[in-house]
Amino acid sequence: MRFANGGSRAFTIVVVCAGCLFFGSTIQGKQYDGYKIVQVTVNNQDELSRLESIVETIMNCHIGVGTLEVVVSPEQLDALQNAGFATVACVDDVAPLMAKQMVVQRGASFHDAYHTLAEIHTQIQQFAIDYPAIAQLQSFGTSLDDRDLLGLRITGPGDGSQKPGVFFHGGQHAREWIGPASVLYMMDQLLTNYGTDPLITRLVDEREWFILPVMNPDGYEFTWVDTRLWRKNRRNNGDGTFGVDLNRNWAQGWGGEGSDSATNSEIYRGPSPFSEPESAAMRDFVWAHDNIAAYIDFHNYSELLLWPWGNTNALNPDNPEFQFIGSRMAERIADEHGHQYVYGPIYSTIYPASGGSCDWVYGANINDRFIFAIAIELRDEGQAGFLLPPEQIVPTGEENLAAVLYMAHAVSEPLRIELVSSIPPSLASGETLTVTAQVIPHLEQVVTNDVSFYYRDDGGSFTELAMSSLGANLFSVNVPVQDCSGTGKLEFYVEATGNLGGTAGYPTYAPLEFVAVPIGRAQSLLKYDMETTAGWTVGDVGDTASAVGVWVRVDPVGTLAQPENDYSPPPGIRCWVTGQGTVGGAIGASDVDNGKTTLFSPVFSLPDDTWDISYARWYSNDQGSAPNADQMDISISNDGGAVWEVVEFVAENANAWVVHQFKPIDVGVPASAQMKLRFVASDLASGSIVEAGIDEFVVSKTECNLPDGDANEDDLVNLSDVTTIAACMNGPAGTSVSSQCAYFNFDLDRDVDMDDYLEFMTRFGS
Ligand code: 0X9
Ligand code: ZN
Repeated sequence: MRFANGGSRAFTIVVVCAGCLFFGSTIQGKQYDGYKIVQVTVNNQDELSRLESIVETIMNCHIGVGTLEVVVSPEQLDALQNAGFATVACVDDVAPLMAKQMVVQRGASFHDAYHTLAEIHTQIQQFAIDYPAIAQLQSFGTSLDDRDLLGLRITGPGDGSQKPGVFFHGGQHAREWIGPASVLYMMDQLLTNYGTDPLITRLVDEREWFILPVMNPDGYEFTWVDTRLWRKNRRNNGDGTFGVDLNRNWAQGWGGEGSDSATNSEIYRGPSPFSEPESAAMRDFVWAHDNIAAYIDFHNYSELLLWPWGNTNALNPDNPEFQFIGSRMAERIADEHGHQYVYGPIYSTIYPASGGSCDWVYGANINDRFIFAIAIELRDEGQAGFLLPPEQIVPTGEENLAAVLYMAHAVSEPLRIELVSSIPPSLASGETLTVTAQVIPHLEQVVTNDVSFYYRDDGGSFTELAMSSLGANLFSVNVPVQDCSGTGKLEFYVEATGNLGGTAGYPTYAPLEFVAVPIGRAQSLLKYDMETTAGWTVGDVGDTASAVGVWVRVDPVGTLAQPENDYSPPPGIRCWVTGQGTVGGAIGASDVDNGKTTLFSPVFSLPDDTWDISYARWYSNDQGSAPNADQMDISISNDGGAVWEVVEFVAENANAWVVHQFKPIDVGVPASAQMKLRFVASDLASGSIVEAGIDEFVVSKTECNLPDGDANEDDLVNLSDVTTIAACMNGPAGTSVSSQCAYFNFDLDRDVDMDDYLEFMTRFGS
């Protein structure tokens, strides 16, 4: 279900090719009919020279000995093969992918197609007309060929220059069309959801946004009318070559590693820093707006989140702050459609690149301010590269909007709050929950008496409790867990005030969001710990995976990709895994290969739609030569296996057991007497290592259960419960009630005391 909106599953182009960025010479004004992308391995300098003499475009960032990806015409492919090079097909026909990008689907939604520069400008102007209260046209400057760098300024009421500024743009590189398309999508979302979506409303009101879809309009136009894969701007270098790489033309580290002084290079840095009107205009804009606190330069492709520096392997002095916000942005991205953007400094995460935009925006120390400046490489990971199908515009925009909103929030947080105590999956009425939070100074200092805990159990207004300081910025509170007959949930958030009066919350956007924990006692209907076969079966029509990788129920032998232990607590040792390795065996020796393998649960009966199904799953697909190209499909049926509905597509490489819990009705499957689950692990991408595991399958629910004195749950309140209540009364007064003692906390306060004892005796006496 997570990928229903055109995510990685909707995409079916062969995925044997690792992501890399197009470099090398561009094919001028060419038709690409019959062109293919193939992999070729060159073993030495001599073979490399021969390859270069045959093909015109090598796509890799760093051209050298090894496996390279090349764009070839049918004739060049013949020539390659005649010269003795072995080739592996990546993209069989480049032309339809390109053609698909050029189709403007009239009538469909605006964001389901790529658009020309003129169409983009018309849309921006329309936004300014439609949302005059919060949006105005903003010119960021003029290009070499006199085109407007046109975007919007967006903010709610009040003096925008007094609010933290957030500036992002796409289109610094001409052929990277998903940048402008996603930026336009995000612009649209900020405008259309203002006034209805509370987070967007708050961030539009409290930030001044500057959004520029196309930073290099001359180059962008050229990719539509002449050369689809043009990267640079359109500077006439005066020697027969055209174009400066704008992302090598900024002053910070200009001229260093990963840039070129040769005018025909794709990474030609220009004659001097800011020699180009497009980069110079951006410089002037940033200098003129001294409220700017955050900046993103959107590129593609590779799915990366990158921060300074690009010209040196040294970490920038603010690396911890980049790591803090960057890692959380990547989490927000993954939460949308499961795409895991890799993050880190430019130099070590992608490659050395000097004179790039975010290095300057961060490093020039403009107006003596810290600016959180990053580059994001959007989808995909190289399957279609620059020729990303237009169906991926909306999901790419969605996942990046989540990251942009988080960034806009995080750069000016006064404090940050994290929970250091773990929150149990459910609570019993009458127990006491202890919550400990750490308050981390950011723009303000922590004050020791200004952290509050807000909670409710009835969906009404929140009750405030002061949290007490434990020292070291730790704060704690004991919360009495009340009645489960209200919403059946304890809902809470934490709020802290800093030394300058700013506030911060947990969870991040509190009080717009809060934590919800079910109250009641877990009842379980069915449990398979996989210590026995118990009716589970392996094999389905069409299963083709080689025998060594087929589902098997064992005490697993760990590899880099497979668990060493099952999930169930001891004495459990067994679980289902895809192929059992041998101690010290190679990681790829018994993974899934050559197709799929299927595991079925037995048929079971579900009385109604209130029950939860949960299972522990293991999935690894980030090892091997084609990482992250496969997934595990988990489905459910309520007619014994005739019709299946997707529960989840698992692509997450947690390198750990992950428990997934869901209600069948939430994936569209009502309860029946014929429930069944199916787990399909497959290896469709050659070279990819796939290992999956399943353990601890449970059908359960949390039921409201008020304190009733029945500590041993034998449905009788009698002498056998008495010894427990005595122990429960020994704790310190007024602080905490354990889940075991919650059976006796009849008055739902923070203590099992004499009042509760008398109540117990009343019930016991009857
Ligand atoms: O090489 C680049 O400019 C970027 N990659 S791309 O394939 N889109 O061209 C990486 C840019 C990293 N950021 C900076 N150097 N600022
Ligand atoms: Zn780029």
